[in-house]
Amino acid sequence: MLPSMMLGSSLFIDKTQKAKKYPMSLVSEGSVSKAVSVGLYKSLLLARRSEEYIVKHYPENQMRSPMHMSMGQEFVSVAVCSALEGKADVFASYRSHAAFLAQTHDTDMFFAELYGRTSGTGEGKGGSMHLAAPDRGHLLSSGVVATQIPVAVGAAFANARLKTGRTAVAFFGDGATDAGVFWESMNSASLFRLPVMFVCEDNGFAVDTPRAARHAFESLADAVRPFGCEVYEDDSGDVESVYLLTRRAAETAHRERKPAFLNIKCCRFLEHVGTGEDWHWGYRDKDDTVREWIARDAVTAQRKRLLDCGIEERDITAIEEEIETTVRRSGERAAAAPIPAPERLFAGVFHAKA
Ligand SMILES: Cc1ncc(C[n+]2csc(CCOP(=O)(O)OP(=O)(O)O)c2C)c(N)n1
Ligand SMILES: [Mg+2]
Repeated sequence: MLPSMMLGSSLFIDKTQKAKKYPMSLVSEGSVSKAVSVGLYKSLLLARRSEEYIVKHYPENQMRSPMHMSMGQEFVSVAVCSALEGKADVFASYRSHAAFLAQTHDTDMFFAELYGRTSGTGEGKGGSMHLAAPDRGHLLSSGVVATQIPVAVGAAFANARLKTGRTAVAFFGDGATDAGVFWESMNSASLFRLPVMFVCEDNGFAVDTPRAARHAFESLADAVRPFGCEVYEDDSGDVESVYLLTRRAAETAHRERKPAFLNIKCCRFLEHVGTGEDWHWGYRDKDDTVREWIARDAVTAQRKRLLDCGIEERDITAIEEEIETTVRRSGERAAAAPIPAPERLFAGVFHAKA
């Protein structure tokens, strides 16, 4: 367990390190309203506090699912789902906590699934890697790297045919771009000019293997460009930057009938799978990671932004208390809920023939 995490995101900040100046996003024009800034903070915090709850309670062994934590990367899916204002059809990887919560805000279904309870998204049989709430716009999460990407392309095809105006969004890691199906999906979507957003949560590693050891090309964005889709890059680590980028990308995708590829640099704070840290593995340098990413954590930065734009400390604290209460209540309700009965074991597992 990481006691520091229980006390909130401010403890991620290494106050001895001066934050480096980072190139801001390529898209710096535009701004967001105060209401959107607050909404983004709430959404970030919901994901962060939910995962802190997992870190705290996982050792009780009531949540039996393997956990691929979003912590540190939440700003990507929070920005994208907020920017699409409920008009996204989300297809996520196994690292789906933040995407699920950003899209549904439903901590009850979320925790029930992690606790393996009947009230969970998959009656408690899917676990952390298979969160899904199709009627809420989170179509699926997949444990098999890259497999959600072609399914998102299929959904985009349906959306285009049915003129729904919705945007299919595939969230995936940089490791998924090592898979052939990523390139096939990119080709089909570009060829058929489909309204799909490929969002690469680029944390630089597939488990412990860095990008440079896997890719023959230097820039993923440059490798994707020849397909003719719109390509966007962001290394700001900032939720509002990615929010503005997504708005522009979605608008262009629908207007020009072209898919969008978003390469968003981010950092996974915890180990690849599990609720602890992994600095002892030695594949990444703790000081560098703290300096480059943890010290400019998006959750902390967004809180500061709210203060800077005149929102009172007590109003922010009230938001935080409300979110903490929501998370705790959902966790407690889930722990007390029933587990599926044996006769439900195969229900929903296989396609029922009509
Ligand atoms: C087809 C397939 N191959 C291998 C694995 C094992 N595996 C799980 S996660 C992972 C790394 C994926 O890295 P990335 O796509 O960058 O996502 P991240 O975990 O960094 O979010 C691998 C190889 C798998 N789940 N599916
Ligand atoms: Mg990765």
